[in-house]
Amino acid sequence: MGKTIIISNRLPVQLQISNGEITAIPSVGGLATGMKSVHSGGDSLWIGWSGLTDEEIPDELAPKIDKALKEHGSSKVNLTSSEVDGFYFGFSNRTIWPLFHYFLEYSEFELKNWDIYKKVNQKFADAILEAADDDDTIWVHDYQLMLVPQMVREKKPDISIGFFLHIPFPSFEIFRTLPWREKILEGLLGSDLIGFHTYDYERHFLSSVRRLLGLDVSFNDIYMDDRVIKVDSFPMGIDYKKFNEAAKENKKNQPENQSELQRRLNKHKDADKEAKFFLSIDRLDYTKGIAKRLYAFEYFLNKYPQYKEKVRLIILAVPSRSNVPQYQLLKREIDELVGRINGEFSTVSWTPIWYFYRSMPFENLIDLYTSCDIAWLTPIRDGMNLVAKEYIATRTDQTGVLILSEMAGSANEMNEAMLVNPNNFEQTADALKEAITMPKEEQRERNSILQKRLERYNVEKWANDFMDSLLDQKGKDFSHVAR
Ligand code: ADQ
Repeated sequence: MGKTIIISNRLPVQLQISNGEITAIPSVGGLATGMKSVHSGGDSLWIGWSGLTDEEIPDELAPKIDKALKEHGSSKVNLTSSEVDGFYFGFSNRTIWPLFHYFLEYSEFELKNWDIYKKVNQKFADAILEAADDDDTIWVHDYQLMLVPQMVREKKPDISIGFFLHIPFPSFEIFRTLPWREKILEGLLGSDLIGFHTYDYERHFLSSVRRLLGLDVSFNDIYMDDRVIKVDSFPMGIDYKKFNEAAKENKKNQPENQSELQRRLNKHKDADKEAKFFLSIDRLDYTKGIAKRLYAFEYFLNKYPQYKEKVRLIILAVPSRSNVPQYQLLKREIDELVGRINGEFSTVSWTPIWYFYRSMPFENLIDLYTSCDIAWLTPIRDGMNLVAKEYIATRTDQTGVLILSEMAGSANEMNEAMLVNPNNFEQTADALKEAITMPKEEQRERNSILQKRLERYNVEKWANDFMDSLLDQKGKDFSHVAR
C-alpha cells in the first residue's frame, strides 16, 4: 500500500516570517487535530495553501519555506493574491458557502470567479499528480476543492480518492440554482467515496445526482460508467481526551496559576452563587446566528426580568473572512446590538453581555467551557458544530446545559441537549429559563450519555472510519456492474 495524501485549502501549519527566518507552527484547528492519526502515522503528505500569496513570499525565502513545510510532512500550492481573491474569497466564500448554508440571497454567481475556482482546483490537482503514485490514497477536503477528485481521476483512473464535505450539502431546490451545478457534481464524482457529516446531507446529494445527472443510484451507491461511487455519512468527532484532560487540569489550577479570565469568572461566581453564565462561541459568520442570539437574549431579559443582574452572556466571536462585505456588515450589526442591549439593561454592578471579538488561546477556551453553566450554540445552519461537542467534553463533573440549534449537524447525535429552533425567540427564551432551573441530577443524566458517545466516536475514529471505508470501496470488484 502506498502513502496517504491529504488535500485541503489550508495547510495544518501557520508560517511565520521573522528576520529572514521561517517558522512553521502546527495549527490547533479541528481538521488539523482530526487528521493527526492519519497524517502523523507514517507515510503521508499534506498538500494545501500556506496562507501566504506569491507576492508575500520573497524569492530568497521560497526554498526555506518549502524546507520548513517538509519537516511537517506538508507541501504548498502557490497562489497569487488575485487567485486567492477569486477562488477563496470569491467563489468559495461568496458563492458556495452562502448557497450551501441556504443563504441564497447572499450567493453571487460570477463567471470570473468560477473560472478562477476551476484554475485553482487544477493547481491543487496538479500538485497531487506530481506527488502521487498509483497505489496512494488521496483524501480531499471541503467545498473549496470540489473539482479536484475528477481532475485527478482523469489522469490517474485507478487511484483511490475520498472526498469529505465539512459543510451542509443543500437540498436539490437550493443546489439547482447554481449555474455550474453539473460541473460540481461531476467533480465530486471523481471520488470513490464521498462523505458527509449527516444522513440528510447525503440524501440531498444523492437526490441532486439523480435529478441533475440522471445517474443510477441504489441506496448509497452511484453507478457511473464502470465505476461505483459510495456516499456515506461520517459525523466528525473531537479529540475528546484532549478537552476532557485540559478541563481536569484547569480545575486543579491554584489562584496564582489561573488566567485573568478564570479569576474574574470565579470571582463573579463566588460573589453570587445564583449567577449564571451563558456561553456563545463561533467564528463571526452569518450562518452562526450570533445576531439572532442577541435578539433572543433581549427578548429573554424582557420576558423574564427576574433574571436581570443574575445572568451574563459571554460572546466570543472569532474574526473571519473580514474582507467579504457580508462579514463586515455583520460585524457592524453585532457591535451595535451588543452596545444597544448593554446600554439598555446595564446597571452599575452588572453588564449583561461580555463581548470578545478575537481568537483566544486554548487555555482560555477551556476557562470559558469549564466556567459557563450554559452553552448557547444556535447556528442558523451549520455542517456539524464542534464547539457543542467540546463544551460537553470539558464538563468533568457532568453538570452544565447545552442549548443547541436543530440546524446544526451535531444535533443529530446530541439529542440529550436542549434542541431549539434558532428563529423561535419564545422557545429559546423558555429553554434558557429551563436551563437555569434544570436540576443538577438531570444535567448529569443528559451529559453522561453525551459524554460516552463523544468519547467513543472521537475524531480519530472518524478519520479511521473514513479511511477504512475508502480502502474497502477500492478493494471491491465492480467489473460486473458496468451499466
Ligand atoms: P467552523 O465553521 O469553523 O467549521 P466549528 O465546527 O464550530 O465551526 O469549529 C470551530 C473550531 O474553532 C472549534 O474547534 C473551536 O474550538 C475553535 N474556536 C472557536 N472559537 C474560538 C476562539 N475564539 N479561539 C480559538 N478557537 C476557537 C467547519 C464547519 C462546521 C464543522 C467543522 C468541522 O462550518 O460545521 O463542524 O468545519 O467539519
